[in-house]
Amino acid sequence: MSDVTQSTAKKTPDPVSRRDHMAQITATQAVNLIDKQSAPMPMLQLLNSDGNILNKQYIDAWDKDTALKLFYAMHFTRILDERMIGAQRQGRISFYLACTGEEAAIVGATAGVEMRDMIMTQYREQGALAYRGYTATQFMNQMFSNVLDPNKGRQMPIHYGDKALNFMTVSSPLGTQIPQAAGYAYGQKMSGEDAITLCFFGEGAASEGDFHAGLNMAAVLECPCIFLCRNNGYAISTPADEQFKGDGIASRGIGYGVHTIRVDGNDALAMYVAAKEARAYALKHNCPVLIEAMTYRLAAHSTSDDPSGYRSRDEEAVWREKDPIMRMHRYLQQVGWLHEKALDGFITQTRSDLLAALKFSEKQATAPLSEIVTDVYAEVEPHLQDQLDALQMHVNKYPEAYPNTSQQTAADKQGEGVQ
Ligand SMILES: Cc1ncc(C[n+]2csc(CCOP(=O)(O)OP(=O)(O)O)c2C)c(N)n1
Ligand SMILES: [Mg+2]
Repeated sequence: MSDVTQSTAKKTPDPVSRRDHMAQITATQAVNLIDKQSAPMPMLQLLNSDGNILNKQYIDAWDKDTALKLFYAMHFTRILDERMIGAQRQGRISFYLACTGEEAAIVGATAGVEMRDMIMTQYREQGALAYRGYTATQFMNQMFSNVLDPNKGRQMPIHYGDKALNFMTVSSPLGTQIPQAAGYAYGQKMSGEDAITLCFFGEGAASEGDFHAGLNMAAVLECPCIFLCRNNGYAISTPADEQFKGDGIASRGIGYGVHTIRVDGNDALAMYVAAKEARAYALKHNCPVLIEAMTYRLAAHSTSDDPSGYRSRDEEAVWREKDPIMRMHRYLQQVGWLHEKALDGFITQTRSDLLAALKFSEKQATAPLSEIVTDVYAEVEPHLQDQLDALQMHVNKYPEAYPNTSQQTAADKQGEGVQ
């Protein structure tokens, strides 16, 4: 019997003590309606806007290499966003989702966990992959849905996944990854792995039933999992204050018996420290931790969205001043770790690498049509084979409508005047 099973067995409660928690509840004779003001949730902040450390205890929280790796991954992600929004506007890819403004929340937390930890994401967390070493070409192959894309082009752009980097493939339906993360972390515990699951989602996704099921399951089954909510203020055009009335998402963790911390999501150091400590706690105590990262989606929701219809430029300007990359930049200057020339070189090199990767990936052929029905069942089911045969006949009849590369598709669209 493994240690884990033993500890689970030991904990089987005596039926008489099942309601022991009742002893903790005090009786009152006053009608007291408790609201969110009774237990305000503070926010961990370790860097001020000038990049100064606010708590000297954390001066040595990370070393220079980690801080610079994190900073460069934030820059890589920002440049990737700019490049891909441009590519979508040029008709080269169909869709993109930027994480601009949320780099510290995503990359900071990723740096705070270990490579052996599983990461499950929503769709805006390309910074986690960038930190783990996903290359420009890997990003492009996924977004151009070509034969080199591990998804074989069967997903929309931004549905990344990479087994070698312990990064679970993105699912389109909101909240999918939350109960999956609880289950994955349960498996990690049962097999005695020294690893946790880090699960990202947005504050809008926290309105899905899967959020509640996932947190409750993880709490009850004692799963070593970090649930990381990026509270970026919006779910497409719905502002957070029209999404819920409670004190953000953090207050819900406590309701499920999950240790919870709210963090300034634009502060990379605070995110790093919170994730690192949450990881240690989750592993030591076999339990989930909820982190609510308070941040702002500076970008449009996606390339299909125009935020000018639902928020003001003034509001955006306030948050642009709180840019997490700027704050980290100032911190690195303060501690003397930043070499501006090296940074300029990195930015130039990244732009050129991304452009070269884009030009390479858009010329690659699409995956063979026959593979559209493989990889799900051991053998292709007859109804799927019938559908594939019909599709193949259709494509054979109208080959000009089905070019073999993304580049050709984009060129055809431009020829038709469709952007
Ligand atoms: C089950 C489900 N319902 C609706 C959608 C459409 N949808 C895609 S993203 C999104 C908003 C999500 O907002 P949030 O979770 O805050 O994440 P953010 O985009 O802000 O990062 C919605 C409603 C979906 N993908 N899945
Ligand atoms: Mg959101």
